[in-house]
This record gives sequence, C-alpha cells and structure tokens, in this order.
Amino acid sequence: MLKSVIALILGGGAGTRLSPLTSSRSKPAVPVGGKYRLVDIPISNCLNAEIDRIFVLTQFNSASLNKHIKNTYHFGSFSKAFVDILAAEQTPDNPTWYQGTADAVRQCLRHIENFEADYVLILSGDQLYQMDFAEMLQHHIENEAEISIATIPVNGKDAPEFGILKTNADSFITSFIEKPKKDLLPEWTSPVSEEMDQAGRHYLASMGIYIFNKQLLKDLLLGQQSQATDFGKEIIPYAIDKHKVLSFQYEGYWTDIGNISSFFEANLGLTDEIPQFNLFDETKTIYSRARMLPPAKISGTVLEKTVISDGCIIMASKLEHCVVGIRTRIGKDTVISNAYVMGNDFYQTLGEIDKAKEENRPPLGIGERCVINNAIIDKNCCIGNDVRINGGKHLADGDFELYTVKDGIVVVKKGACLLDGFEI
Ligand code: ADQ
Ligand code: ADP
Repeated sequence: MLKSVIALILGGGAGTRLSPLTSSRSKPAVPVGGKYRLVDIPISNCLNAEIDRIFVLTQFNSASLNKHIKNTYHFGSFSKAFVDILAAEQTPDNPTWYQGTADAVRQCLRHIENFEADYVLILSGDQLYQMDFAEMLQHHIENEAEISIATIPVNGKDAPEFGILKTNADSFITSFIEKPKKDLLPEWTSPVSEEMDQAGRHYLASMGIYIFNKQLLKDLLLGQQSQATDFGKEIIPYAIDKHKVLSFQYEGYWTDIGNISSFFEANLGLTDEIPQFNLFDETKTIYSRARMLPPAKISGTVLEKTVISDGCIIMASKLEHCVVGIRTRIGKDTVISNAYVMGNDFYQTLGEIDKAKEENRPPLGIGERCVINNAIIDKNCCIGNDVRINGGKHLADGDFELYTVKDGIVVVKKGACLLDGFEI
C-alpha cells in the first residue's frame, strides 16, 4: 500500500519569517535540535511509515542542503527509494519562482508523472512532530476519501493562524476557512475530546498535511484550479464542496516552527525533563547525517537543562536551558542561558586559532567571560571575549549588520564576528 505513495515536502516560499536563518540557506537546511536540519523531520516521518519516495521542493538549492540530503539518505543500489531536491529553477525576481504551495506542486507534477503512485502526500517543511502517515493513509483508503487533511484541535489564540474546519459525524470536512479573523471564531468551534476540551482546544485546525488521490491532484492543478497558487487559500476551500475531503484527527505533539519565536521555543523545548518532541523514541527515529564526530568534551561547566551535541569543546562556567549544536566551542567563565547555539560546520586547526588571536580576530566559537541570554547563535560565528548579549522584551525588533532582534530574541547571523567586548 505504501509503495503507492509519493511524498512532496514543501521546503519554503520566498517568505522571510525565519530570516535571518534563511538569508544564506534554504529553509529545509536550517539547523534544528543541535544536529538535525528542518528537512530531517518530515523525511524521517515518511521513512518511519515506509514511504520512501520523497521530493523536497525548495526555492533555491543550497550546497549545504544538497550535501546533507546526499550524504544522509542513501538506500542501496537495489532499492527504488530516493530523496530528491526539486528547486524552482529561476531567480527570486523571475515570475516562474514558485508562487505558492499549489504552484510549487504544479511545477513538480511532471516529475511525479514518471512514478507509479495512487496517492500524493504533501507535507510542510517547518513543523516539529512525529506522526504515523501509514495510519493516515489507511484511514484515507478505508473511507474512500479523495483528499485527506491531518487536523489537530487548537485554542482560540492560535486558531487565526491556521486553516480552521468543521466535519460531519463521519469526519468528512463540511466547511473550511483559511486563517479566520478573531471575531469569526465563535462560528467555528467543533466538538472535541474531553482532554482537548479541558485544554480549551475547541477549533479543528488543518496541519497543512494532505493526502490527495494522484489523479484528482492533477485534475485540480491542471484543470479547474489551474490558476490557484495556494492549497489553504484556494484548492482546499474549492474542493470541499465537490470532493470527499476527510479529516484525520491527530492529538499528539505538533508545532509549526515557521517563525523565530516558535522555532526558538521548539528547540528549547528539547531540554525539558520529558520533551514533548521525543528524540529518544526508537520507534520514531529522527534521522540525520552521521558525521563521525568525536564525543563532546566538557570541563568545569555547570549544566542545567541543556542538550549538548557531538564534537563540542566546552569550558564555560554555566549553561542553562540551552541547546548546543555540533562542534560548538565555548571558552572559560562564560555563562549562557536560554539559547540555541547552532555550532560550527568545521573545526579550526590550532594554527588557525593562534593566527586569529595574533591578528586580534576572535577564533571560531564563543570566547571567555561572555554572558549570553535569550539568543540564537547561527553557525560558524566568531564571538570574542567579554561579549554580552542580553535578549529580552526590552529590545525592540530590528535588523542590524551582525544580528537581528525578533520578539526579544537576538539572532546572531551566520558567520558573524563579534569582537571582544561587543554588547547587545
Ligand atoms: P501556512 O503555514 O501559513 O498555512 P504556507 O505559507 O502556504 O502556509 O506554508 C505551508 C508550507 O509550504 C510551509 O512549509 C512553507 O514553508 C511551504 N511553502 C510556502 N510557499 C512555498 C513555495 N512557494 N514553495 C515551496 N514551499 C512553500 C498552511 C495551510 C493552513 C494550515 C497551516 C498549518 O494553508 O491551512 O493550517 O499550513 O501549518
Ligand atoms: P549551512 O547550511 O549549515 O549553514 P554551508 O552551506 O556553509 O552550511 O555548508 C556547510 C558544509 O560546508 C559543512 O558541512 C562543511 O563541511 C563545509 N564548510 C563550510 N565552510 C567551511 C570551511 N571554512 N572550512 C571547511 N569546511 C567548510
């Protein structure tokens, strides 16, 4: 059954919601959880459900995304499995740039064409969750649906950010509104389980995860809806009156990490005693590149609620509520709290480190006696000694040469060099 599915992962529009993390790389390549990249999450969910023919649709193809996919997902010469990148082939100002989610899928139809498949599974590239797509497909087939949408109950605060829908007793969707204004919400409540009711989650939201019968997807995108650019705004509202559109309700952990503050929270959530996104569940492995890094080396550091990745060299005095990515180097007497330090793509040699010091340039990593709070430090930053970064609501949003502030979170840009004594 699962051999009849092709998965498409929507790797991000021209959008800037995750900038500056996406200013020099495509969204699927954004590092998450210390050692993964965003694209690893939907790919792993597919592989765990034995869906192993996967396209990643992205606006631009970065060397790092290619390298990551090529080095991570290989399946042996006798397998038909693949993970391939389909990049919009033009530049940002060219009109053939993917205009939206439906347009991205439309432009990829010719690639899907070559494969035998009855169903197309369409996934977002910026969500953190572990869901069983095999169950969703079974539900789709058993109910003879033409389109299935994965749905989740959300509260009134979150509802305006999602597509909200209502179903009949058989779970078929009877009405749908994309991102309703707050004052419309009272008309959109749904009956939910007792647990969801107690949590105030009365609205059934689309998770942006769809199964389409392949023929119908082609008919819609090339026929009646040939001008539509978006699933949530156009295709889904159009389809519910004319086709059997089924809700597959999910109540596990799921979060959209499409903006800096949700991205930050989701990463720091990994430091909880029992994280909602469970990387320790062997039945739902999240795959990533095997980098053959040495174990982390830590000296003189008090660690509180902190996740440390492979290959780190840490001499800080305290790390609290932090996710520390691969190959991170932190100097003595530094204190970091509430931070996602993404780490480095490479090590400097001892010679290079000495040379940087001689030339008064900070070496790769974070220096001595720094104090960092409420921050994301992107990859390959060189942060000197005595640097202070104090993020928080007291800082106004803004974009500067070396960093950006969004919702009080300071994001130090990839490769930025903050000289000794720098203060934010
Ligand atoms: P949004 O997340 O706001 O709502 P959208 O911006 O269309 O929808 O993004 C969906 C996914 O597609 C994201 O992963 C995004 O990065 C990617 N994407 C967007 N434009 C793209 C493009 N041009 N090319 C490639 N990828 C692109 C949607 C639905 C809602 C639903 C939420 C759930 O429209 O109904 O509630 O997802 O998160
Ligand atoms: P990302 O998307 O993670 O920000 P890049 O596009 O910079 O990454 O590519 C990351 C890869 O490039 C790493 O795996 C690393 O091997 C390599 N790389 C980047 N910069 C250097 C460098 N200065 N020296 C050696 N390798 C590098």
